[in-house]
Amino acid sequence: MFATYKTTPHQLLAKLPVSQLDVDDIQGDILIGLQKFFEIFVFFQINDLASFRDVLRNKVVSQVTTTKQVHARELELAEMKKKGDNTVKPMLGLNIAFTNTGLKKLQPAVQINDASFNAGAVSQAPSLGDPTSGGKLSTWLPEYLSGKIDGVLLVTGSIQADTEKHAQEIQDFFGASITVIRKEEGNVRPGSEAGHEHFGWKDGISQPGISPLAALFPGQRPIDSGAFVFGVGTTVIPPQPPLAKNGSLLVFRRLIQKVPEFNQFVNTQALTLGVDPVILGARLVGRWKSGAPLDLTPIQDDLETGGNPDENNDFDFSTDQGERHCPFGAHIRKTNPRSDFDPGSPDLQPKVDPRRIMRQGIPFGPEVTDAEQQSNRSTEERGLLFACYQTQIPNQFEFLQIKWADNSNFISPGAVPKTRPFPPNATITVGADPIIGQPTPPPQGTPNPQPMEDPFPNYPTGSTPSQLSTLPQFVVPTGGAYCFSPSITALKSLL
Ligand code: N7H
Repeated sequence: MFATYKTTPHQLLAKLPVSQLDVDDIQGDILIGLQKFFEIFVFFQINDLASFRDVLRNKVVSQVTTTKQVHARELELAEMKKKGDNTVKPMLGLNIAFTNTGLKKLQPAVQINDASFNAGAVSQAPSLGDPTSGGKLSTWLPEYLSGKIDGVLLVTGSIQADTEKHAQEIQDFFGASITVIRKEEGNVRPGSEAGHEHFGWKDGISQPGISPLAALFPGQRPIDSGAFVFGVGTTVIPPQPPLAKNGSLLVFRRLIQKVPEFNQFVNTQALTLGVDPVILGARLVGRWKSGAPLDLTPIQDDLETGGNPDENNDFDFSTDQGERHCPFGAHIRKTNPRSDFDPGSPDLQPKVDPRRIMRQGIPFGPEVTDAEQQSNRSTEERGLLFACYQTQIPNQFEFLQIKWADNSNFISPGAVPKTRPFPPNATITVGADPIIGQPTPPPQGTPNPQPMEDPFPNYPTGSTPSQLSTLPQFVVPTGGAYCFSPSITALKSLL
């Protein structure tokens, strides 16, 4: 049980823009996010199509949580917060999504126009850099490789027992019409770590501004809702079948985080570089653990800035083209380079904005034990149940992972090469994203050509070029699924 609710990183408008977005029809996790302290992902196979349809129609569709409902709950929580009311309400939520194989069972004639969704997560994973051996994904769990996943139920809530009961109820409704292939249970971390992922950083800060559902926090760029929901807004995407309208594509990735190993790496590398491990950690992520961005506060953490949504996203790297504040390779600069493509230009429309994703993940697994911390070795599995929504997987999630995170020649082929002021005009090879990058390993016996640049801060006028030449992977993908999250109308017509 937790004392306070995690709030959405959106400044929601009280009045819903019903003329522009059919908030009754769009599932609630896509734009705003289901309220969640606990989240159970139930991956299932459809065994008996007729009874599956029957249950969906008669018992489940009416329970699917819509954008309108999560919006109302957010307003209610904001009101409670204002009054200092910490009552924990169950806030049960349910969303449902289908893989391409599931969709084909339900509607053989319908094809979503997205090559990656159609190929499926297993086929796409090697191109993301997921480790393989003998042509097979070597770190994925067998259930995710089984080819049996037709869909997923996302069940959320504030109280663990209620959330588990709700998931079981829905599962019982379906009975023998489905087989559960795999269940994942995520939870917000306890106590003061609530809202922080397992390496310790505050998460859920920077989301695209959802025009027209929310007002913008300073620094938040408005992104057309058509980047996340089919058939709305102005985003130009490949033509989709009518059934896709008000739906979205969900990328799910089960990512293990090797926390004690990461901490040990940061400590030993900091010693070698002669820098405080806290600063080195911040340089890898681009934010301090509090959430304060290095671009605004490059030499020390600032808890006030980190916790204040009016301040913690109000930057664009435009005054930091020599990466003195924040390395180009830092996780948040890799995955949202803001003005790095066009320094000084307010119009990032063609280069960065269309790549944005709506992240709705949750941590999983226990806290690090003393024994694990002392031995610098993980013996339990923990990490992030990463989930994000978009309307074009190849141009959004996969682009971020492959073209930016994995690519040490970031920023991207054809972009203006970045230079450091020391030695004068030195070209920067940025390196892979130290958190999620999966660069192609160098041929055996050759030095790693993809070091991370400037983990050592040179603020404000230092001139110590530095590199992290070995960068083991502390985030390991162990499964995933690409799913279509249909509208309520489509859910009814899929029947
Ligand atoms: Fe990342 N981390 O703890 O280091 N991420 N992420 N991420 N991430 C962000 O701004 C983390 C992953 C993005 O707009 C923060 O909300 C970890 C994947 C994007 O400034 C932190 C894992 C992908 C942003 C982390 C992980 C992304 C972002 C800062 C895996 C997509 C927004 C908090 C275990 C391919 C960037 C915040 C912006 C922020 C971490 C995964 C993308 C702390 C540990 C797979 C777009």
